[in-house]
Amino acid sequence: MQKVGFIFDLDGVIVDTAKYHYLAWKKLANELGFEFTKEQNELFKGVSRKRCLEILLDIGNVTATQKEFDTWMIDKNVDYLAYIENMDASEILPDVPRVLAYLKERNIPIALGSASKNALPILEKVKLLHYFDSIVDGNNVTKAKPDPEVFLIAAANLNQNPKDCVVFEDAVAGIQAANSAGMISIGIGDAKVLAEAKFNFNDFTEMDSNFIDGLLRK
Ligand code: B16
Ligand code: MG
Repeated sequence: MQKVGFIFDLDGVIVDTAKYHYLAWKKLANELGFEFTKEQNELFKGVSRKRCLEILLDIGNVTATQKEFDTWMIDKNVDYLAYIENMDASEILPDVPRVLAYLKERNIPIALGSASKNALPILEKVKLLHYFDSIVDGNNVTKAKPDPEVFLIAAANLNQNPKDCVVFEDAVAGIQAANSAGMISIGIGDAKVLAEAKFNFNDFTEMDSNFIDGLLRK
């Protein structure tokens, strides 16, 4: 039987780090003299750090010199790293370890496909790193989601054809990236927001082994 590669996004799929990204961006916005709401933070899901800062400055109507821009990128990340410093396995989203263990027991190749440059330390903190055969993150790509680059590199690292890969994503840009790569896209979160996904689940507790077996028989 042809093996199927499974690619997981990180933030919003494996762990709920969006709240820490939000706190760090909000701190920067407040220091620059404007508010940044949780609703506005939705725009930042799956989006690279650089693009997030561009959007944030647009929201605050702030213009920055290149030096200020670079400094604020660093400041935001220093604050984010402080927020995630004490993260542990209790912050893994529901039933993620069950699905990872189910795939691992069947020798299914597993990769991470994340926009984050902090993916590796987060997987180490929550003790899930050992499940992954390949980590592709913001340090390995030149083009951000919705470009399919991150998932195409992950498929190549797993020795899989893109059409034989499944992607779990919580961001619209991520679903679009998976679809452009010719992969099976599975939205984790609000089905209305992730309407372009081939399948949708609110979280992994809704995904039973019959569904996973169906993907494996593909
Ligand atoms: P960092 P994902 C993305 O991760 C986040 O959703 C997005 O909010 C964040 O700006 C981006 O990573 C970059 O993260 O600042 O840690 O490099 O959802 O693609 O796993
Ligand atoms: Mg995400």
